[in-house]
Amino acid sequence: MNTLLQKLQDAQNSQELEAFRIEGLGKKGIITQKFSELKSLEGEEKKNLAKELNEIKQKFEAIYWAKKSQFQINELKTALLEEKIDVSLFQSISHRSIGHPISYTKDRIIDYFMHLDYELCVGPLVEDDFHNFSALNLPDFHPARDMQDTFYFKDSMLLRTHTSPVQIRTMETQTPPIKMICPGATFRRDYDLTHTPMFHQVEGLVVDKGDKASFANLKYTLEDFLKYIFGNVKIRFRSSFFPFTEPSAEVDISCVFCQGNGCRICSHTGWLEVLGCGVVDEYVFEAVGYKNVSGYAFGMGIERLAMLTCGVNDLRSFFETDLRVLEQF
Ligand code: 2NM
Repeated sequence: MNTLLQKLQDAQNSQELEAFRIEGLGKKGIITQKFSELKSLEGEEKKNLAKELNEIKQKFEAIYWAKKSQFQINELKTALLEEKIDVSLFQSISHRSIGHPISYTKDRIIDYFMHLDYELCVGPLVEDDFHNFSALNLPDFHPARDMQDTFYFKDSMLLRTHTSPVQIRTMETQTPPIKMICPGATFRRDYDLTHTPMFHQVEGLVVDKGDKASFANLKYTLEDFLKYIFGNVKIRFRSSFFPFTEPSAEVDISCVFCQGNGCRICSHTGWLEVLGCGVVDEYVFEAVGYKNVSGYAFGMGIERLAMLTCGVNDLRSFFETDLRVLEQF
């Protein structure tokens, strides 16, 4: 018993403690064996030995559990120290990436327009009906307002479906000349291979007094911008329609995957749509109380640009928060 007690007291770690447990308290252990000797005894003798054994057992168990919990705490501490990640540690170049393709693309877009002295503006994600729809010439009956397309809260509040309300708010609080861009998250009730309920846009707006801001200015700016983002691509403006601009255009670049020869990604047209734009409709200026001004605006989806520039073919990989995805860029 004394050597067993010594062993228990000497145990320095979980393994030595476990060795003691098996030798002393296990099924075939010394203490268990002593208990079985009780069978052959009777009367006072049996009673005394049983009492003695129980006391020994209790004493051993008390020391055993005290040591066991102490070892467990120490081992956890050691494991935590050994396995900790130092996030400030220098990473070798091969493991660094451009970051998330969405933020990377957004930052490149911002860079371009900041160099042209555009102001960077942000606004609320939860918007009211006026700033998201009415002021943009989207009247009550317009299909874009449908419950199917828009996330509504009570009292006609909603998650903004585009970043245009930021431009309405900017016009309400500033006077021309204005040059601004507004990057940010936008929301629509859509979820399939090419749509996620949350996505990102950058929109831009230029307003000047009189008729100084022209479609020609818009066209030059966007052509230069697209060359900055995509390099040497062909660019075409296609006549289109938006409720808040007139005239309106959609802008295509020659397909970056097949150089305009036609492939699956450009649906064999040789062209990829990347932007919408136009001359701001007089109705919008009326809604914000502007008179005798001219302006142009444009908008783009960041996910789409990121897919084209970073070679991502599945939209969902942007939102899966998988480090292995980010490491590829
Ligand atoms: C687009 C395309 C064309 C646009 C217009 C305005 C505003 F507020 F000035 F009227 N904001 N954004 C606009 C115009 C957005 O995105 C495809």
